[in-house]
Amino acid sequence: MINKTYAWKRLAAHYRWHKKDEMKDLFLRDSERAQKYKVDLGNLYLDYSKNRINDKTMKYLINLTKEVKLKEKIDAMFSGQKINTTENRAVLHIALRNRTNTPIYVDGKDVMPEINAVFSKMKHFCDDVRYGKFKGATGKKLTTIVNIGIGGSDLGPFMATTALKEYWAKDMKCYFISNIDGSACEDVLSEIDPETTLFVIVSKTFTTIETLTNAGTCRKWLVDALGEPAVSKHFVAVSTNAAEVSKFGINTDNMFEFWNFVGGRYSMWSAVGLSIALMVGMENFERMLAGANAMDMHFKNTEFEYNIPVILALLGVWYNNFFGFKSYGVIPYDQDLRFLPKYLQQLDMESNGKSVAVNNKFVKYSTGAVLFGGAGTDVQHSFFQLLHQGTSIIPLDFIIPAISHNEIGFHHEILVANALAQGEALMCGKTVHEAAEELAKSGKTKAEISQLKRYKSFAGNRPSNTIVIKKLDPYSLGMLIAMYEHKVFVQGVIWNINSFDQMGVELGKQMALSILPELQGNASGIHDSSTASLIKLIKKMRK
Ligand code: G6Q
Repeated sequence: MINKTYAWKRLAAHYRWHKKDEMKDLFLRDSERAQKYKVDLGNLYLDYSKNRINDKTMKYLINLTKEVKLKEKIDAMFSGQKINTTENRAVLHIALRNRTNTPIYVDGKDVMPEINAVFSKMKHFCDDVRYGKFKGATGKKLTTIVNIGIGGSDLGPFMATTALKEYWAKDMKCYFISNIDGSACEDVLSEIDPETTLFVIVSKTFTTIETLTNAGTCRKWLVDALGEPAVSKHFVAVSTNAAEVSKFGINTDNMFEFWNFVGGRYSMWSAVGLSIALMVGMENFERMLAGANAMDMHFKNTEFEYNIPVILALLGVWYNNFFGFKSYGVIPYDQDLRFLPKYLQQLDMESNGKSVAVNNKFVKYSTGAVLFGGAGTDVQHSFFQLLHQGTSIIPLDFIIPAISHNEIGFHHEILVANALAQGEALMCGKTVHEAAEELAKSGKTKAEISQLKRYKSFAGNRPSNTIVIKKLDPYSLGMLIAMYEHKVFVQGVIWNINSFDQMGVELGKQMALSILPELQGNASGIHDSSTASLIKLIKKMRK
């Protein structure tokens, strides 16, 4: 277990010595600090100097990577070894962005030719829809894309299409239906025209209850409007299950395949990203793949000391396992990245929210942290109060594009000023004495100062990373997402857990299946008394 290693114990001792070090003092003592703790990849820049670290911290954290053989584990992932041990699968989202086509073998077979074949099929299809060659049943151009999927088959395409809104074809719009709540279907169907709508059903298994129920409702809506033969002109599928796809009435020529070596939450780079490609064009989709590939190469080939995903992962471990900070926030200062935290919640929490190690033993240290966030400056007016003055310390990632797609007046300068100010304020804080001085300058009486000075003080010493991208374009989006994927991977390696399964989502699904017939009819099941009386109450209310 990692917590028994020398590197871990060294870190624990180091933590005891340095836990009270003030970052603002560290800056005063070292004028080079900002230059020392940064990595510049041109399109993406990481400043990690506002963290509670010194040179030794980084050295000891890097020692941890040797202890867990991180280099070998990275090579194992990139070479197609079956590192998803509980499902006996390779983990090859990196193959989807392997722009040099170097062969990658799974069970002795190079996976690149099939990947390229699907991309080429996607390209033709996207061009045909975008240029009006693939038309709807009544001969109209398809200009509305509705993505039906959930979890990994929704969050990536949803986040990325929103992030790349500036690259959408001008005559097209898109919607996403994921939740089983009928309102999710209704909200979309009430706004769209069947004659110009293309439904993209995304489901690896094509058995997911939410997706299949939503797809069935949309299918009925379309058939009611345009008749049964219209289905093949208005529905396409992304799946691994050809039999179920064709049962649904979708021509398997219009099915886009992906593979078991691509996990759901790592799948937006595959045909699961079809809605992204339809909206922004395959060229832009490929630019996104190229950005991710640039991050893959950086991750695979760079010394850990200068390796962005590794540094971010180690800082996360430092806070989670030594300081005991059990959550972290991601705050993009970009309106179009507002769904990034939602996407990252699945990526991080479904990957690393585990308690059993790869050696089949329960872990004795904490693993995945709670991730939350939202777009700045909006969230400054909601949860930032707690970040500044609450009793929990929550490390943050600020994400800032230097250039906006909408440079209107001073909007962007104000936005960026706020992002930078938050990082500085969280770190520097304001002592009670400083608060008192400020109150005195503003003309408050002695009594007022003594009454207010503590409320107006800020503890400070609260850490953050700042990630600057030049502009939110497909390439930098690809880099950013791949950066977080690899960060999550590194933490999984350190915690010795399998980041690529998600067995924790199963129990609730199983129980829902047994409660469903009880809600629908007279079936009765065995439950705790709370659940039993809630079933009874809701049935009564629905009568
Ligand atoms: C992600 C998970 C999960 C999955 C959904 C949808 O890693 O595997 O979120 O993507 O449960 O599954 P289907 O694509 O099979 O419908």
